[in-house]
Amino acid sequence: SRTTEWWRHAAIYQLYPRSFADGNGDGIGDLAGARDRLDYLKALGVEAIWFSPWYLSPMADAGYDVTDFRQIDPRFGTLADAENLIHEAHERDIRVIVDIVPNHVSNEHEWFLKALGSAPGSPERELFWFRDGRGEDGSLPPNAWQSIFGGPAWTRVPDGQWYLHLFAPEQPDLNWRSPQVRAEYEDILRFWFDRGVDGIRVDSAAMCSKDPALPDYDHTTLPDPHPYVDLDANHEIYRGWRAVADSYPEPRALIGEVWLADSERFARYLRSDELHSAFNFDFLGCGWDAEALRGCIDQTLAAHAGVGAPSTWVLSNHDVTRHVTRYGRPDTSTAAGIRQYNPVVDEDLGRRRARAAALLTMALPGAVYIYQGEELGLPEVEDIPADRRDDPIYHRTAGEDPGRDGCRVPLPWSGGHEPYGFSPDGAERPWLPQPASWAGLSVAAQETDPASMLWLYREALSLRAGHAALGDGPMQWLEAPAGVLAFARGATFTCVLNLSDAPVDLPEHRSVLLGSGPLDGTRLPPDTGVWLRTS
Ligand code: TEU
Ligand code: CA
Repeated sequence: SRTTEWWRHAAIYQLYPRSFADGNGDGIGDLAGARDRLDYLKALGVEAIWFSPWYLSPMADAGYDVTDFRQIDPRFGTLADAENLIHEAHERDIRVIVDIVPNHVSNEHEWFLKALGSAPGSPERELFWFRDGRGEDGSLPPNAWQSIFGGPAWTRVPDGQWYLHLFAPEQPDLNWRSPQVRAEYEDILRFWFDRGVDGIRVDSAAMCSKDPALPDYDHTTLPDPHPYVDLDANHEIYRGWRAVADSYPEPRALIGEVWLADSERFARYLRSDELHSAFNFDFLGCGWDAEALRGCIDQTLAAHAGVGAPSTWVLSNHDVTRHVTRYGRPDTSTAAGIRQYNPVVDEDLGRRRARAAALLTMALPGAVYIYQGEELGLPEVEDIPADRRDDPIYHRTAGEDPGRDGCRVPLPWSGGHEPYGFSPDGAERPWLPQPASWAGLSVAAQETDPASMLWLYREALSLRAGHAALGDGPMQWLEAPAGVLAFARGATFTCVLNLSDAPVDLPEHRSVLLGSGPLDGTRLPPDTGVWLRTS
């Protein structure tokens, strides 16, 4: 059912500005390119757009290293461009979410430059985590914490102190015990809410607070409490942010990127005075397994019901292997690792499953996230040459981890070769290379093909928006054979997904609303999903 609390049901499109569309021909996506494609997003059925960071940044981590949250990076455009884009999205009844990164800033942020130029123990350094090193001459890092991107989580500065960075060295962690940090971020929120932004995506939301003793811990187990994951102090931050959001007459949503395995701990971020919603990444770890998916769904729904928050469903994002590729791997490996090299990919199988999975996520209760290119069925690009790779994860692990470039390749819009309409004619080459095989996956190619992924997404989102029982609300599991998921939404809508390797009989129905692939008479083939109108 549709309410003004749009985050409870919306189809939310993740727009990664760098790779969406290039308006000025420098090979990098930008706001002008995004603006030109708003009608495409409207026709797709998108109800909200989440823009990955568009702020001033040296791009050490693709914009998640922010120099100034109140400026747009010149590669992307200007603040006026952003304001226009927000306005034009609203004219189409599309909400806008911006990405806020509270755990760290860029090492070029004014605060960090000032801290570097100030003495150990100065108030400027108190905004970050500066510490003396260990060992006689302080040449060992203050503790053994490792960066999520590889290597130690500490970097030494010329006067001998070290600073903490859970991600790249270019992303110094902020000290959220500082009132100045808190006040600044609440002000940044107001800055964007005042410009009409409808929601905030909170990056690495569970990691902001640190145990000030910065204790070492055993990396092989998950210590409880952990020195920087899911500290109670985080909740105070989001209570403050919620008060800011609630001070606006129109609803503004706070949406957390909360990576926590424990669904009860996760749900604590969704209490009524904290975040409105958070990404649910559980499907990334389920593989193509009916039991595992059903377990995830039940656990997710129970945890969210406990706090009265809407659930969300995520198949892909800019940090993980695209799900066409994940689902195309041999079954033994689908449940493992979100990112890995795997030459054995059956892309047709992956795409069939991705089609079925799309119908599943769009039929489940709550909001659904669509990462750009998902609607085109783009696969992960696994053969990017080393000298074209950009992700710090690739470089910091010396290629041991392929990193995230493969899911960030610029979108193919039209044409038979690079840049596939991503940039205007005569432009610089795209910032990441596009595969020679992408001609058939372009928007233009799919627009004329009713069997395409794009048509499936358009039809599904249109049906979803028009059906009162979809989006937020209850669901009921229906009896089904092993390997099959079947559930009802309301009195007349049923979704069935066949994850087994044999066709199954469909339940009695009046009509097929939408299938992810062809049916076999009244039977549902393997790797296929269907929406039915029942009695
Ligand atoms: O990601 C947070 C995070 O911990 C992971 O998604 C991580 O980037 C990845 O899985 C490495 O294993 C957020 C952003 O989504 C990501 O793009 C940024 O790089 C990261 O924060 C730092 O800002
Ligand atoms: Ca550009």
